[in-house]
Amino acid sequence: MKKIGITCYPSVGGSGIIATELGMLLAERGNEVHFITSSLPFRLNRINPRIYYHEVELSHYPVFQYPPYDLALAAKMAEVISREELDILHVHYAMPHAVSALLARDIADRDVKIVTTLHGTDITVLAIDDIFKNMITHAINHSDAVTAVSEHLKEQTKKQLNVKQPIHVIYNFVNEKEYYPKSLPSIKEQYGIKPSEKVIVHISNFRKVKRLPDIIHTFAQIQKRIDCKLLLIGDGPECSTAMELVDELGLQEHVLFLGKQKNISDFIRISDLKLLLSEKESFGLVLLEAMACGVPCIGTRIGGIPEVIEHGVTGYLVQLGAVNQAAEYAVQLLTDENKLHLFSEQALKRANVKFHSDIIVNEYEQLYEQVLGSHRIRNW
Ligand code: GMT
Repeated sequence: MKKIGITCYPSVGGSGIIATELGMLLAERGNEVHFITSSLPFRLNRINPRIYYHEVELSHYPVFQYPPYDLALAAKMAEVISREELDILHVHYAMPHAVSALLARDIADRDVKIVTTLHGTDITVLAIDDIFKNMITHAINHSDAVTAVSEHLKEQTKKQLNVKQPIHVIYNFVNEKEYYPKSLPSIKEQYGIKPSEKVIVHISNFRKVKRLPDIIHTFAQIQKRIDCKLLLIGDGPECSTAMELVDELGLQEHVLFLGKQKNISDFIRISDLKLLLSEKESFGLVLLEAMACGVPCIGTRIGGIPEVIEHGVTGYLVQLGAVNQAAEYAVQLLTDENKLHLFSEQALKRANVKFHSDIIVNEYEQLYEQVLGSHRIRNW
């Protein structure tokens, strides 16, 4: 049994989901898990006496124009490391979590091991900013172990930063008890979707990198050729632009803006195809969620997406912006029931074989063993 601290962004987002699901599975395996976050992680939905939650308290002293969250986090981490005698502090997303963890380790009165998991934009967006680059590099180089969620992210990190230590690729996973295939015709009915209509789904935080216009233009072409609906799940800065485009293309009756939803798996289950046409994506957890429900995906050939979608087997890969090609593949798949069924089975199999939570949690546990057996030489 190990005592493991976990820090992540507790709100909606793939890195928070992975961190929380990992914590719950580690606790089920007998470890003691301490979440150290700004609020209760939204996915922390299972009771376990070995799970603890420590909220980071912000000080609103008048001298602070901005309360220093990163320092408050470091102080809370140090307190938990010492009081709970943590063996490992596993931080998800380098900024600011890995940086705060280093400070906490210096303050704490025991030698906790820091494991940092890179998730994507901590490297591809924040670490290209000169203000943060050296700090993120420092946090990576002074962690006891570093993981990345795809080979692509690992390579990009090595190319971009002066990384002096190995980066282990540990893929993302889903909770198979929540994401599995199930027929839910009543949900289609509730949303006014005819049984014969095909359903295409896109789920994201509606930021520019997700290329919502490409999703809508692709759908517009598919919709000309087959009877179908598009479910847009999520919210974010590009939402109103997406709505305007839907109006402009006269697709109001065919596109359902569902906003943020809790039971994502149910919407995936009524879908026949998932679209993710992002310009940056280190992994694309939503693709794996779809595959685990037996839903094939079409994604862009960028970042870690080609490590998740097997082209021509579990879905298709297209170049960034290639909406005609994406629509062509979608029509091919949605008009051929045998092919759709085969791709669905193959997607499910890939999710369960390559990305099964048992395999991934084993990999994290093996890494913890490795760092606990090693002696860090402090070089600063
Ligand atoms: O920065 C983001 O897009 C959010 C971030 C997150 O916290 O969910 O997403 C990244 O991490 C996910 C979990 O590992 C990956 O599935 C996403 O692909 C990745 N996003 C990007 O690389 C844009």
